[in-house]
Amino acid sequence: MTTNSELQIIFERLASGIALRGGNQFRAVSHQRVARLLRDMTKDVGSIVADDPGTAEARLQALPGIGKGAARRIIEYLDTGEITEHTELLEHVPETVFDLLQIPGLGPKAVKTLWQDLGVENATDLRAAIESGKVEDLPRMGKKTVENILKNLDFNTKQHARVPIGKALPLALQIVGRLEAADNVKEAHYAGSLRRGRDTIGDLDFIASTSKPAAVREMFLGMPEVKEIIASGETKCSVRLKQGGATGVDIQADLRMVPPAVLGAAMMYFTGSKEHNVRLREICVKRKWRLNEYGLFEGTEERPQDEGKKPLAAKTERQIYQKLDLPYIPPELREDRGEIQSPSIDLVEIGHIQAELHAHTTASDGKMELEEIVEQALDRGFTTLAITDHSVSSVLANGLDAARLAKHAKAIRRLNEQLDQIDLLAGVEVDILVDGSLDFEDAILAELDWVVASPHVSLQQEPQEATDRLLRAVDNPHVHVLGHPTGRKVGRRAGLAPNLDLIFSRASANGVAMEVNANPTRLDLRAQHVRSALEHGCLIAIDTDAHVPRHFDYLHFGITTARRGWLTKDQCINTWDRERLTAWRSGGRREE
Ligand code: DGT
Ligand code: CA
Ligand code: CA
Ligand code: ZN
Repeated sequence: MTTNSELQIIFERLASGIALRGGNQFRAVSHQRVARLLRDMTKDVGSIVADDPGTAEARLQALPGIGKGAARRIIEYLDTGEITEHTELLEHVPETVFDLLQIPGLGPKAVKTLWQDLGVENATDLRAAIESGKVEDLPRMGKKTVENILKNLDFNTKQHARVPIGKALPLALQIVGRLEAADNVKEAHYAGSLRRGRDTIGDLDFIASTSKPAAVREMFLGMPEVKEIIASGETKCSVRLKQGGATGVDIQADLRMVPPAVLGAAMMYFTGSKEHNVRLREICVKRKWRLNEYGLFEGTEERPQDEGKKPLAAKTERQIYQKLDLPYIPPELREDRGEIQSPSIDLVEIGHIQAELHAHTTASDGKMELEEIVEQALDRGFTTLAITDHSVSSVLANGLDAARLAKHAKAIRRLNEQLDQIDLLAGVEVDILVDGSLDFEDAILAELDWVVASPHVSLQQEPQEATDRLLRAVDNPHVHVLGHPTGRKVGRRAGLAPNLDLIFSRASANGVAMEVNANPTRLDLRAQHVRSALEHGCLIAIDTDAHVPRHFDYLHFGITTARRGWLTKDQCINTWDRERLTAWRSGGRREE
């Protein structure tokens, strides 16, 4: 966890603490503002201070939303690793009570009542209180609310042990960096579900090639991220990592140290999946070979230890696949979903992308001015950029009404005329209302170059209602893309559960592309959905939904998810050049 996100959590807690214990409501709002600023900041707050500690307080205060108090607290945290006020707060409010606030449907008022009147301190208590019927009887609760809370609680408990990829990857890269920098390490990589690109990660798996495992082990066990040592052996060890100072689930990390000559075999074994490895071993058995973390060997009988024996292949994964007469299978595909039987496919890659088709500016809730967002797209060599700010119903996101939209579109088109290298599309992210109607009239949508239609509210609809809702949106002739179709949040919110087969086949017939929203908190469509969308003949848009510059860097999360869904270059509209995109969007999308 970065310093910014650690501090973000602390300021959120200070704000919630006021709601939970009483106190000045204005201060709560100002803590929230600081938390939001920290969330959106592209620069590490630690580096702002480190640049020149003498003037740090003044420079922090120059940031919008940071007053004297907040600046002092931030500096205190950077100096001491804690904020006194927060430490005191935790003496009065158990950490797990703050976690309850993360459950959709539970606001600070409700949590306060549950905690103070019913003694509910954590998810287990909450479940028991609900089952006893006590929660239903509280003011402002009622049967329906309690049912929703229970649903969300089930979802969170099932997911809670797994860490979202958006949190796991930065941490893993930091540790790979430490391993790579260590004296005795030749190569270091992460493996496991993270390398396969799953949207949540059970634990982190690292592999380091080295001829001096003892020295590497000492380095690993001594890393500042380590909270607790779970196991320490000659060639492997396990630790629990702290997820930063403030909170979050702890992540376990396993490290295997292997000789350089067998790195490929170890990578293959520990990348998994287990099911993929089982298939590979079946192929081996037919040839009277065996495959394990030390390599591919002749003979099927189990040996206690293949370490040090001469393998048929072991150094690289490619060599092993080749020896088995298989093409190189990218990690994202290694799930035993037919990847071994099928010929190699031309999976989409990040280098193929030349269009961002869903992005926000300061016209709604984005932080980039038009010129700034264009610069971001040009920096990445993109040839098309669709500006899609929110529509009027998204009040919290400062959604545009018809008049503001028209003015914005005009500004976009004016700027577009001055730009040669890129097509700027005047678009909108139009809300799909609860009944599937769109937030703007057809006549307004018809004026635009690009329409992304997305659900933002009523995400707990019954499946049948959700299906009807999304079908209606997909039937609108002006819609180009169905944005984050289910509205799920990774590990947080299940989102809509419509009949996706119906939606995909209609989208395919209507020429509406389905989005993979690349924001790691969304990753919506999910990988398996992509696969089935493709089976129905859909096109896919991989969009970052950028609100700030760094969101453009989320693209790789979307690519990984799409690759796990077997997306090829040609089926991804973001890989198309401007001529092809123009031809598609301005006609010829639908089957005759
Ligand atoms: P996770 O951590 O739950 O997100 O999922 P993975 O896939 O990272 O699973 P993990 O950490 O238990 O193990 C990492 C890889 O090691 C796994 O994908 C395949 C390999 N592996 C682990 N246990 C076994 C096993 O019993 N048999 C085989 N063939 N491979 C295993
Ligand atoms: Ca793992
Ligand atoms: Ca593991
Ligand atoms: Zn958006």
